[in-house]
Amino acid sequence: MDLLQLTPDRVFLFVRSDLDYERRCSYSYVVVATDAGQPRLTGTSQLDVEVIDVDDELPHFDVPHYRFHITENLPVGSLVGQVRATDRDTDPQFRRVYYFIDKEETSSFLMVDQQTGELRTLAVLDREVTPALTVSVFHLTYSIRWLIRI
Ligand SMILES: [Ca+2]
Ligand SMILES: [Ca+2]
Repeated sequence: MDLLQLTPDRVFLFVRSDLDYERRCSYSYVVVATDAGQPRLTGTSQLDVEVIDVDDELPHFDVPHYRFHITENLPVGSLVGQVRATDRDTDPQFRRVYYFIDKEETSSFLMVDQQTGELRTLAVLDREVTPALTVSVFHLTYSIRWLIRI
């Protein structure tokens, strides 16, 4: 038993290594008590420990760098590409991901759908004026930057 430790007189349980809900969410043991008689008499009890999930996993983008190309003069709202990040947490609330773009760079040209990660144009792009855009997309705890050539 490498997770829990019992002291001789009382039953105190100590965690001896880090617990990770995503790796293992429950532990079960049989606790044995013996007396000092001859022969020794014993009693047993089942011990179950359930680990409670917390938001400890960071979202990770599927690739570290996206590169998209889009033709100039397309109508506003044209799809440029889609980014996707996943989060290993088990609780749906803890693994929900939202996407944001650094507004300083691209607010007049591009937008990202907070739910889907789809990137769409906010203006008609002109390659002679704007040959490339570098975009930073964030979710709540992580960011990624990519280059879009027009
Ligand atoms: Ca998370
Ligand atoms: Ca977790």
